[in-house]
Amino acid sequence: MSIVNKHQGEEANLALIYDKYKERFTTLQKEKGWMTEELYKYQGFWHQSKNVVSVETVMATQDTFQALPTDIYLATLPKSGTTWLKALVFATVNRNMYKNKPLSAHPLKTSNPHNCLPFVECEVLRTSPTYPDAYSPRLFATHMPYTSLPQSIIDSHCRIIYMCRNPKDVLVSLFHFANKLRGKFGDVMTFKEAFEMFAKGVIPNGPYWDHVKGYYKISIEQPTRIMFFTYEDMKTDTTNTLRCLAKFLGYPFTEEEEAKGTVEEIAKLCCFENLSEVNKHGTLSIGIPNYAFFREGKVGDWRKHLTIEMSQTLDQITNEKFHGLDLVLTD
Ligand code: PAP
Repeated sequence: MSIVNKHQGEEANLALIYDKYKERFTTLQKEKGWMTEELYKYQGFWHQSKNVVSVETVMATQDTFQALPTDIYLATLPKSGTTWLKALVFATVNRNMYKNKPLSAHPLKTSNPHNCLPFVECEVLRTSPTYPDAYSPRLFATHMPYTSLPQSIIDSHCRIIYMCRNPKDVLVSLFHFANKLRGKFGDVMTFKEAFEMFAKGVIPNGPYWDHVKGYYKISIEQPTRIMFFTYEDMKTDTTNTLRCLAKFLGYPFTEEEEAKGTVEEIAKLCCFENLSEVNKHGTLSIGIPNYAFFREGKVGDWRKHLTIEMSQTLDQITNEKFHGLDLVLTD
């Protein structure tokens, strides 16, 4: 069965959900947004509105979503490598489904990873759920902070993997992404403006540091339930990081697969060059062009954007916020 879905009617359902929840969030503290007009502070974190991943879809998800113990969740802050992680996990967990087919038949050769593995926040917009009954494991991504996850995800003890990226590259990536999508409600942002908002913690699903810290702490307390790793780990050693990830998720690579080079094949299928080539054209159902999710795909691109002072300011905030944690982010 193909789990690569196209969903109809999302926009109409989003309008209904907005109407249902607007009284709860329009009175919350708000700030100017990056890709949407406004950001609202809900449960200590900034959320977009009128978007598929938004304060209203988070509220609706908290109210209605039912997790299963076999579910797998990929948690990230926007621009931390979500699209790449979706591709890697989709290809790893479903590898037997496609192993006897030509590579050209693999969904990642024709579809954006966002169409292969949905955000859990979007389930409330579906007229029918992404996964049929008894489908297992259901793979979902989320940008929600740990403390805002629906209680059923916490109670189900399902596995969660968290990919973190160094804050400076997240800032640069978000800056470029936002400017590609702005236009409807504002002029392009200057990098100085973006830096100031980021440093204040005002980014979608941020503050950056609180989001990272929330998942990191739980991964230390409950290492069999939450695996924490970085974009930089994945970039430096994709195959070994993928091996650890597959093992954690309960899909370890067998000796036969190792001998056949399956790990390397998946890493190659999901590498920046391949995914960006497949996603040169077309748009997601929500209208974002596929190419917008692929820019440089590098570690340390921030060096071309941040002044020494900006870099020092972010280092200082990171040191303060992560004080006492054994968490060192390479940049
Ligand atoms: P999202 O949260 O909106 O889905 P996300 O996928 O997390 O975005 O972030 C996009 C970043 O991941 C881009 O980084 P950049 O702006 O610094 O270049 C994008 O290039 C990078 N990216 C996407 N696919 C890959 C990949 N296969 N390998 C490495 N980096 C990737």
